[in-house]
Amino acid sequence: MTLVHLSAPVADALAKGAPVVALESTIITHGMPWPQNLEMARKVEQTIRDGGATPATIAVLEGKLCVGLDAAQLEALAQTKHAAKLSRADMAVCMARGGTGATTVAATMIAARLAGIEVFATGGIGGVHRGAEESFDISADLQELAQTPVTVIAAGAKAILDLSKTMEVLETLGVPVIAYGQDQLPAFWSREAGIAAPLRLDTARQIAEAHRMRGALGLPGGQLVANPIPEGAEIPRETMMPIIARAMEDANAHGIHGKAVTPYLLQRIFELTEGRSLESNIELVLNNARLGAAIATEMSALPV
Ligand code: PSU
Ligand code: MN
Repeated sequence: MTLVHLSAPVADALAKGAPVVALESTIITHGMPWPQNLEMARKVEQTIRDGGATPATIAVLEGKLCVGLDAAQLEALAQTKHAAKLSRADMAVCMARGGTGATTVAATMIAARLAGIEVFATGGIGGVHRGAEESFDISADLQELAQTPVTVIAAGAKAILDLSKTMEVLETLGVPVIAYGQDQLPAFWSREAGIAAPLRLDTARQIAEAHRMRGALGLPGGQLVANPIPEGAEIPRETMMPIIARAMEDANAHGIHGKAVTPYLLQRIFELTEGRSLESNIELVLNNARLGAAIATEMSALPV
């Protein structure tokens, strides 16, 4: 049984040991509205190609775990209204039943590892939600970073989360959180979270070497690279704070919980910022794709 279905360009690149960057699909189906989601997905792939690497967007299509989508598959997925949101817990059921679903950070890491891809670029990871002491809502992305050896480039955890608690959990799980080129953690739409980053590295080469060192030490799990949004694209923290608070009130008032929380908040913040949050979101993903391509390129030049 073929478990992982590689696209031809991804299979070629992997066979040659050329750099490949994994991409998730939940950001396409649940993170952004049509048609900007498709535009974003295409631009991210092109950015990775421009950076000298091969993009591998990952999704489950009719039961097949696809690593690398062709243009038609990407477009169809971006328009699918009924795609499931797949994390570690649900991907096997979806595949066994022949279903279609988009992979979250956790599920994308699992697929990337199976395919032999070590670098993955996205927007923001899931984390500890505000009020988690009541709701227990902690994303499976954190556990995945602790056990699956993929370096994930994100713009920090989404600011809708409780960043301090997210950092505490990552520390407990032994996940290195590396700010890229600055001392502070970035906070997704904003460059600075007001929280010092546990680790800082300044070059793609250093990040690639640290990834390989973890492997050499036999440590399980990956690394989280927190890459600040480009200056021109950021929305300052003070601007976002009340908007996030409002979106969370609305989520509570509507009884939103579980898997629906993150997509609901992103959509509500999109409405409340009249689309500005989406523009920032797209810019930060592209920025992470650029860094991802650079890290993958460095890694492919290092001994395994
Ligand atoms: N970052 C974005 N948009 C998204 C997500 C992250 O900019 O849509 C998705 C990712 O797939 C991430 C998921 O894994 O949200 C986290 O969902 P949850 O909080 O339910 O674990
Ligand atoms: Mn959750």
